[in-house]
Amino acid sequence: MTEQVSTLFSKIWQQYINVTPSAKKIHQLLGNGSDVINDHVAYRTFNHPKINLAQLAKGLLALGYTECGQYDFSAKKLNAKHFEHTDSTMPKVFISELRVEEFSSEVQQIISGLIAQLPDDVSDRADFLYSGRLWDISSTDYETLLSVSEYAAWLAAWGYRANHFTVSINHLANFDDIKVVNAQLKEAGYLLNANGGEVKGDETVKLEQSSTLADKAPVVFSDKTMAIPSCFYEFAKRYPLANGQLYTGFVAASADKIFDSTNAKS
Ligand code: OOG
Ligand code: NI
Repeated sequence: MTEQVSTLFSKIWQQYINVTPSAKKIHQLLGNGSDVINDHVAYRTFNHPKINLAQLAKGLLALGYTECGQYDFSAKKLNAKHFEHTDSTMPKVFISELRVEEFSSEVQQIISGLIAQLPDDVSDRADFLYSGRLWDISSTDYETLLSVSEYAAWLAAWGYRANHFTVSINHLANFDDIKVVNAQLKEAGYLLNANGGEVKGDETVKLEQSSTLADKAPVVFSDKTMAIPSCFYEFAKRYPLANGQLYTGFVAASADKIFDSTNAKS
């Protein structure tokens, strides 16, 4: 089963680096030739029954993942859960879904129009987690979504793909301190998400995180092609609990700021 999981993540990685060339370079920079352990990836979706969080999760459950934590982001109107594999060397997966009913009827109509383009059994596709955007959307609808939700706009433009991979600092041979990682990245010319501070969280919440600002890549809208933020790379350092095991959860206050790594508006 872990071989299937590894194959799945290598496909997800290929799709991700196609629009996130900085991640491939940073992977080399931090790994310095040796392996980089991926702490987690994250997915975004709408809460419609055809493609909601549970539909994204079902393929993972079949591969040995279990649900391990729940999170609520009221300002961003999101529910989220995280999943862990029985083999703890496999990446964790963070999945969120937008509570579409909390938006205006105009916004709900745009989103229903996207979902209506999908077959009912779309979530049964073997490649669902790396299928990309499965609907057409105009740049004007993208802009309307962007004016109310960065999350909705990003998802409408990019669809089903990991929005980030995450370097496990705990497993790097050459780095241990997240501040040193950040300094190295900035020296190499990468831009970090400084929203809420470059380092989110601390030892007391058992998780420190930082991330790049998403690369930009061209998106083909029905009326024109436009370069918009694609995906980003995250860096995470986990601290041990009283039992000596590393904390495996997420921290909602930090996650709230990590989402902003794909913002198109400053
Ligand atoms: C997920 C943000 C949350 C984390 O590590 O806290 C997250 C997203 O941007 O979709 O991945
Ligand atoms: Ni993350």
